[in-house]
Amino acid sequence: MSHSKTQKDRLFAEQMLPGDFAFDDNVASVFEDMINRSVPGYKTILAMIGVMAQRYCQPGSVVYDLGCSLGGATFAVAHSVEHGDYSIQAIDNSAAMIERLENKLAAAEFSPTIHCQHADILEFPVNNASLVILNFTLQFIPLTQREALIERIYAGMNPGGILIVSEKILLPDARLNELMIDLYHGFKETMGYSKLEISQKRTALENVLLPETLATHQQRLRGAGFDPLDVWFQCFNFASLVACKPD
Ligand code: GEK
Repeated sequence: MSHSKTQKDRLFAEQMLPGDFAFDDNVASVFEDMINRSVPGYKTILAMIGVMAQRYCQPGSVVYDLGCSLGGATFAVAHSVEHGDYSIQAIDNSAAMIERLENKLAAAEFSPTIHCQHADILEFPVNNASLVILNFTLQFIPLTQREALIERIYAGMNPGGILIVSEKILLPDARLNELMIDLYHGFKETMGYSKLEISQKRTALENVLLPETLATHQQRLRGAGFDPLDVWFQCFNFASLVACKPD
């Protein structure tokens, strides 16, 4: 099977027994199509990560793309930052994702050195970071381990650096939360997913993707020392925050 061709995501198109979602070879092979049709604003978020990288990627520093999948954010940074004096650590604990990303990197030439690592971000050291990206990754980390991860990232960042955290979120008002989920499903239908695909994917993600409110994210980031911080993007129940480590 070719690794370079983008395949259409039909993983939840057939009636199937419920099972938890996993970042296995089946998911990796359709991931680009899946994330583009499943995350409202995904392309915009990547483009804006590139814009933020231009401003915040310090010479001599390291950019961390934690839970990089096929390197969407890594490529956005590599295409945007003009000075070549930095490196990128692209880390994912899915072997299928990392294998595909390695193939993509082998086919491209970049000025920053991109280190592609098959590793758990809960154990991976962060040092000399000017930009850390958690683009839809924190939501898959067990709730009890999120605080320690954010604190460790903060400790490994340079003053003046930023952390970008994009997440599916919960809204505090139950009715508004239901409305946003409903609108989000409307978005998925416009992207070509059937009602069966939408409901089966929702069930598969239930125990795996654990969303929190923006207030919870903000409190945790503030508690770790980030200041200032705020939401820079939101569409329905998807949002992205930028958190600054003070100079
Ligand atoms: C993008 N950021 O395209 N350690 C390493 N990786 C992990 C861990 C962990 N503990 N837990 C989950 N992952 C990407 C999209 S996808 C988002 C990120 C989504 C990885 C997991 O293997 C998967 O590749 C990624 O986090 C989440 O900008 O599919 O909604």
